[in-house]
Amino acid sequence: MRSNFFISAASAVLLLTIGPSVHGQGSVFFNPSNSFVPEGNGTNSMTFVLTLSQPPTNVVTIDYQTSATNPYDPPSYRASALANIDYVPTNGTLTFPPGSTSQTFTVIFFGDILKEPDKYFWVIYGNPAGAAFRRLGDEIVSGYIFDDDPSNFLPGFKATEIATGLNFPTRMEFAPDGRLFICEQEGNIRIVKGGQLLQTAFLTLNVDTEDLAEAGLLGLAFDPGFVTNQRTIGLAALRQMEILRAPTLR
Ligand SMILES: [Ca+2]
Repeated sequence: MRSNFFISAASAVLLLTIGPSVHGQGSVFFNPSNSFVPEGNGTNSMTFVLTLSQPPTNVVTIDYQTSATNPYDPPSYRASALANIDYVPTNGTLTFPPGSTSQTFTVIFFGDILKEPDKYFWVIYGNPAGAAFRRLGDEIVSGYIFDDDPSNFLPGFKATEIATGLNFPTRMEFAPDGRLFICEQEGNIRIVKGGQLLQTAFLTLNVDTEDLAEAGLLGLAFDPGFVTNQRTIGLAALRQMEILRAPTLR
């Protein structure tokens, strides 16, 4: 905070300049909280709380938005909760009147009855205005949706892990020769052969995965003559729901 004095014959006026301090060390920091909720069933909402370290003397505003990516991680590292499938993408501005240190907003999310891994997405805060903020690098929090469904295997069935390290697998198909072909949403077709996930992708398609909702590599099919010609066809949906037919693969 810096101040300027203007002195005239009639009066003395103190002007407080609101904004980054001279030394880049503001006096206010904001403390966002993660949100943890059980998944439940149907449509639910989760609340995020943002707290200021001290009551502001002016109106303070801070923007927020949900995000599938985290600016501190590579773009390929995506949140496991999917926008518009697991939660409703949300953004807005929190307004703190003078004296207010806490504001909230909610995000709608969707539960189901399937046994599945827990999911999360990020919330990014930015553009703080109205006070001299001290940035501590804690502008990002997570919304955790904990699966609360019991195992729903039919009698006689059990779960067995066959591969790890896959990046957003979307579809898997057994080839007639016994190999398991797995689609990764960002365009890789991976193969499990002899119980082992081959490290090199069978093929990488250049697909549009900007929002990863209903985009990317979503399926594959084998040529009816696969046993003799080994041809495989990969299918990917683009954001505009166009269908990309990949070149004939071997
Ligand atoms: Ca579930």
